[in-house]
Parts: sequence; C-alpha cells; structure tokens
Amino acid sequence: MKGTEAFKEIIPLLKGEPVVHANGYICRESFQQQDREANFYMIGSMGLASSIGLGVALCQPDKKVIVFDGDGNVLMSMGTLAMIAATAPKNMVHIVFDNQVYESTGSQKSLSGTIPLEEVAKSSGYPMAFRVTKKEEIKPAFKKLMDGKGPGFLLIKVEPDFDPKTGRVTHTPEEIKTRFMNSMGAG
Ligand SMILES: Cc1ncc(C[n+]2csc(CCOP(=O)(O)OP(=O)(O)O)c2C)c(N)n1
Ligand SMILES: [Mg+2]
Repeated sequence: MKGTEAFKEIIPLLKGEPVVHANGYICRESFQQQDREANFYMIGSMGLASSIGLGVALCQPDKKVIVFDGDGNVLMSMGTLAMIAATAPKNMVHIVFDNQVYESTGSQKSLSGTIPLEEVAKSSGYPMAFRVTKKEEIKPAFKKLMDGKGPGFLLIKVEPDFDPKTGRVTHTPEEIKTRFMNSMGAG
C-alpha cells in the first residue's frame, strides 16, 4: 500500500484523541488530509514525537494518546522505545509509517528494511507490537490497540509515494501548542 493510502485508512478512525506527529511528511500528509485541533505537529525536530507522546500520555492517563511516527524518526530515538516500555502508559498507541526511507529529505535508505522495528518494540517491553502490510489490516489492528492495554505499537509497511508538492503545516509552533492543549482541556 502507498503511504498516503495508509493515512486515508487511519485518519477516519480517529475520534477526539490527541495525535502527536513526527516531522516531515508525517506532519504534512496528515495536515493535508485532515487538520485537527488535537493534532500536535512536531514540525522541526526529528525523533521527538515519541517522547512528546509519552509525556502527554503520562499527563493525560484518561485519554488514549496516539503517536504518528516515521521509521527514520524511530531509528533516531530508539532509546525512547525502552523508555516508553519502562514507563508503560496503558493509554499510549504508537503507530509507525514505515516506508524504509527518509523520504522527506530525498528518500535515503533507512535501516528499517533490515531491522524489524516492531520486534525492537516487543523486546523493549511493549505489551502489544505488530506489523501490517495490507490496507485491510489497518482497521482491525488499530481497534485492537485502542481497545487493549498499552503501550501498543503498530508498524505499517508502506511504499514511499508522498508528493513533494504536499503543502507544509501552516500553523505557527505557538498556535499548534495552544490549540493542542485546548483540545485536551489543558490550556
Ligand atoms: C534532528 C534532525 N535531523 C534531521 C532532520 C532532517 N529531516 C527531516 S524529516 C527527515 C526524515 C524523516 O524520516 P522518517 O521518519 O522515515 O519519515 P519520512 O520522511 O520517511 O516519512 C529528516 C532526515 C531534522 N529535521 N531534524
Ligand atoms: Mg520513512
């Protein structure tokens, strides 16, 4: 499946949950398909969506907190997988769009073709961690993670296909932070 198709499958499944986005195309594609107040876009720093998501999940234990991550982002902050597993927020769902490249910066190959990131998450101690490769598998896998006891990890294997013409997030970092906090009643 194409990366854009994976987003098309998953975005309609969202209700009001906070979703923390990794930088690059992850932010841009999600923003293009459906901008939401409850979307936090980490528009600059790579590797930090999972740490931010962990912080939100720990502070908002009554809400399901979702992270939309990229394979390059996960590889950059692999230690965060251990930190998430060790702090074990039951309400955290970590979703990785794995296109096996750093697509946002020119599709340089990442290591995720060789290193199964869901196995790394599982060995780190995520109680649920699995991969999907087909579009039809996304909905049931997402439901399983949302209904189960987290932290949960879903690796979605996708083909790189993002369009470089896809617009950038137009909100300022301050706007992103304020509306994200307001969406959770934390403003
Ligand atoms: C600390 C840091 N290093 C490098 C970059 C440049 N950069 C932005 S997005 C990106 C690639 C992200 O790869 P991945 O998470 O796989 O997402 P994809 O672009 O493939 O969707 C890189 C290298 C950055 N923004 N910050
Ligand atoms: Mg990638």
